[in-house]
Amino acid sequence: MTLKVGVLGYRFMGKAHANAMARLPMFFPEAPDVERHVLVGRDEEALADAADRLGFENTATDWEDVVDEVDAFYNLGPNHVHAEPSIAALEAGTPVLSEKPLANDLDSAERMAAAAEDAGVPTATAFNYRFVPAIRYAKNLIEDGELGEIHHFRGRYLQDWLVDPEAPWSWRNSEEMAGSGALGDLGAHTIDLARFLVGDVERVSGHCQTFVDERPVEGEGGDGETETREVTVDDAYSAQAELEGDVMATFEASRFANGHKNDHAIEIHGSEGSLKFSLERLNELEVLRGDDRGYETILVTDADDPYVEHWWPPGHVLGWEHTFVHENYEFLSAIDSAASETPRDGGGETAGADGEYHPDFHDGLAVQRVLAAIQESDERGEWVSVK
Ligand code: SOE
Repeated sequence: MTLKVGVLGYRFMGKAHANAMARLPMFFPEAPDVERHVLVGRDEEALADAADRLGFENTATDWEDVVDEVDAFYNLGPNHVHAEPSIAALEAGTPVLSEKPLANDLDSAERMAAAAEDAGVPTATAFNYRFVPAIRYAKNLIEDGELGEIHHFRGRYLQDWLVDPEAPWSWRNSEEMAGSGALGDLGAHTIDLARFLVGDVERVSGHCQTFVDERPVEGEGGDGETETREVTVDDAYSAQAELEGDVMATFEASRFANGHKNDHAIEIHGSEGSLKFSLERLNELEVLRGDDRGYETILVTDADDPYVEHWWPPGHVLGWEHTFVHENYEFLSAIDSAASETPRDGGGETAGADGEYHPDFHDGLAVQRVLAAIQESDERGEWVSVK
C-alpha cells in the first residue's frame, strides 16, 4: 500500500519532513511506500514553487479539501493552526503528525488529544530529538539500570537569534499564534526528553522573561517609518521541577543566549553513574559509570547503535536532519501496520508499553500541561502542580 501524505506548511518544517520522506526508500527500504501527495498553503505562487522543490504531486489552498483524502496529515503550520485542521483530520479517521508544541494553549491540546482518543488512529507530536541515536542509547542505558536510581535531570536549550533588538517580529513572538516563546518552542523539547528518559513532571516553579517588548515588522512601513509589533511571549524561561520518583530537575531555554545557536544539552545523574548529551555534538554521549574518575565519550555510530545500520559505516556521522528521517520512518510504519492490522515486529522502536507509536498526542498534551504550569507558576510566584 502506498501512503498518500498531505502536508500543511512548506517552510522550515515542511522542508525537513519532505526531505525525510524522500530519504526513506533509499535508506529505510522496509518503510511503507510514501507519496508526497499534496502540499497545503495559502500563497499559490509560493506553494507551487515549494511543491516543485519538495517533490509534491499536488497543491491545495484549503486544508478542508485534503484532510479526508490522504492516509496521513502532517500539520506543520504555526502553533495556532495545529488544532482545527488536526481535529478535522482525526474526525475523518486520518492519522495526524503535528509539529510541537502540540498547540498554542492547553484547551486546544486537550481537544486534540480527545480527538485522537476517539479516532483511535496513530498520532505524533513531532519531538524529533527522541530520534537521535545517542538519545536512544541513553534511554537503553537508563532502562538497563546502568545509571542506578536517577536523582537529577538538567536540561537547557539555548539559541541567540533574538538578541539583536532589531531582529524582525515573527509569529513566534506572538502569544496568540505561538502560545509562548522560548518556553513552548524550545522548552517543549527538553520537557519531552525529561519525560522520555526519566519520568513525568509532577510540579514546577517557573520564571519567564521578555527582554525586548517590540520588534520591527519586515516589509512594512514604506513611508520611511519602521512599523513595530509587540512581543507578547517570553524570550527566555527557567524552571525547577520535581519529576516522578523524587527526581530533581531544572529546565532552561533562551533565545538571548549570545553565542549559542541551537545548543540543547541535558545531563542526568544517578546513583551508579551519569550522562551528558549536547545536540551540537549529537553523535556523542558522555557516560560516567561506577568509580570512573571522568566521563567516557562514546561515539554512537556503530552498526548496532539505534538506527545507525541504515546509514553509513562507524564514524561517518549523522546530523539534525536524520532525526526527521527516523521519526517519519517510525510514524509512517505505525500507520501502515495499523491500517493492515499487522503488529509491528516488537512494536517498532518507538512503541511504548501500550504497543502504540510515541510520542503521540497524549505525550504532546502531557508536555503542554507542564508548559501551562510553568506559565501559571510564573504569574502566581509559587510552585504549581502539573494536573
Ligand atoms: C526555532 O527556534 C527551532 O527551529 C524550533 O522551532 C525547533 O523545534 C528546534 O528544533 C530548533 O529551533
